[in-house]
Amino acid sequence: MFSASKRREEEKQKRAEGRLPPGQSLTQKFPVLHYGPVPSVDLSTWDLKFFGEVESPLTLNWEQFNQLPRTKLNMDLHCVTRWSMFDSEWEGVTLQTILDEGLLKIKPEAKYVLQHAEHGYTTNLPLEVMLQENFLFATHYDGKPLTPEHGYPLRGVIGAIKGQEELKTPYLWKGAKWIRGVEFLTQDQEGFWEQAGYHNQADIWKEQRTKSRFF
Ligand SMILES: Nc1nc2c(c(=O)[nH]1)N[C@H]1C(S)=C(S)[C@@H](COP(=O)(O)O)O[C@H]1N2
Ligand SMILES: [Mo]
Repeated sequence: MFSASKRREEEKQKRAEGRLPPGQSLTQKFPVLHYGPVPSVDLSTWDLKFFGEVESPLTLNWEQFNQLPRTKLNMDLHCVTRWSMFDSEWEGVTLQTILDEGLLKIKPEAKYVLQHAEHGYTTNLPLEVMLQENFLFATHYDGKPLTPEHGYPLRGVIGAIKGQEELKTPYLWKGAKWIRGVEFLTQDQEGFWEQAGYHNQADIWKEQRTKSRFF
């Protein structure tokens, strides 16, 4: 079969399974999408900082991060630019694991989280969404370490898990590639694309792409 008709066939199948959100189309590739340059990262100086509304700030270096218990996830990713990638395999650490390990205590008044990446990219999510099992601090995609353009060495990633429709699922920009900081907040603070007019909740099923339908 020609690959174009194979793509349409797979797309039809995902739609029939109820896994294709409105306005999306299936991609067989893993597109690269970001604003600005790909940072080059030195693992010997890399760290990940948890700060803001926490009992005490936490800094993990690369070695410490890699000693945390790991989680593997199969997710469907949905980009606001309308591509959807199905059944992608991710591996990393959940925020819940970091809490369960007793490394971090979030203050009860913290309700929102801002992810900070290299070169100033930010994106925000409610804390309850960050604690869902479909948000991962990911080191691996498809069994291999992330490539530089997909977020090496660590990125936030959030997508849909088949059969777990109760999980809130936003578009993929809500996961920061090259993540370096996780800030806990009492008040919501919009990130890079949210300030540029993209929708704050960004629910893929409600097609919340932008704040204004004229955008
Ligand atoms: N640091 C950073 N993370 C980012 C972005 C960015 O511009 N900078 N773009 C977001 C957007 S819009 C998408 S769709 C995904 C794309 O991830 P990918 O390039 O691995 O497909 O990264 C998200 N994370
Ligand atoms: Mo995106």
